[in-house]
Amino acid sequence: MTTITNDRFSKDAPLDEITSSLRSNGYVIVENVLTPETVDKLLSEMMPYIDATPFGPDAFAGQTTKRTGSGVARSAEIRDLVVHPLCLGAAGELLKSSTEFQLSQTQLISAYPGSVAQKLHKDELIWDFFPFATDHHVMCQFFWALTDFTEENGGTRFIPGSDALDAEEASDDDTIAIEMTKGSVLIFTGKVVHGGGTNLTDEVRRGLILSYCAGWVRQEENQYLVAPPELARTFPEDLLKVIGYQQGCFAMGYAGDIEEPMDVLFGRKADTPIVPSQAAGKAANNTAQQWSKSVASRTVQG
Ligand SMILES: O=C(O)CCC(=O)C(=O)O
Ligand SMILES: [Fe+2]
Repeated sequence: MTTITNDRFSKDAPLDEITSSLRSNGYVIVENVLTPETVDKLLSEMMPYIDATPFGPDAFAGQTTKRTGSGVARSAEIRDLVVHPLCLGAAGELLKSSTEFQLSQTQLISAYPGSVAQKLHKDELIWDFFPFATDHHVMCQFFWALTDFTEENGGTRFIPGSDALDAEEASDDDTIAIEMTKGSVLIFTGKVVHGGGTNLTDEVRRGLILSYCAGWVRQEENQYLVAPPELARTFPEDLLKVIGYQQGCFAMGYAGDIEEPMDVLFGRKADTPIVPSQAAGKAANNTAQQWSKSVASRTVQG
């Protein structure tokens, strides 16, 4: 029998309580973060693209489920959500063993009536099934409810606290369905066993996944094609940094002659020195200091 620590919070709850529940259960729900009007605006921006999206090609993607992407290019509401303080705060905490994190994916999931339950899985598998250390999170996801989520309409099913469980051994009997109101958000890790449920109703269940990953792994959705330079130049710098127009984790993602991507994007001075992020720069300095100390002590002894 699984023990679930409190998994439901109001939007005013302290961030450390939310992230502590996220770490222990593998998921957490924050209720009524967005107003219904904001959700409706987001949906109206995305609806032409949802209409044009084909159903999924296989059982995992869902043959009566649509997955609509390119959210950063297509919706001002999604751009605002990408830099929402709850996303940046919770992802920043969960992914803190890396010096930076970035947006990995925006995917608006529309599960139509008859969508069948997904195979239980861990989302971290996208990185070629690499076995990341159990205490090293590389992924943090935010599933924004754009309609109510109920057990009947296929609310995502989770096995609480299942980080150590092999997804291949997981049983549907151990899952619980997440229920939440439109405007709430389900935050979950890349290590928790879960899967979309079966939609037994005659309504479409819609949710927007915003996924963040460590700065040193590849983004699931190609954000440079979603927002190529001509479009990216119209975005504010805080958004650009999160979508990947910055060096991430020390040397990753530099541009030009080892320059900051943002400087290259805006054609700023060509002689910009290398400026690793403060956090990555500090980590590198610490490593360098330890290394020189160990060399010095070896020299003294030897
Ligand atoms: O649709 C859902 O409820 C979950 C989807 C999911 O887990 C996935 O596509 O990886
Ligand atoms: Fe998943």
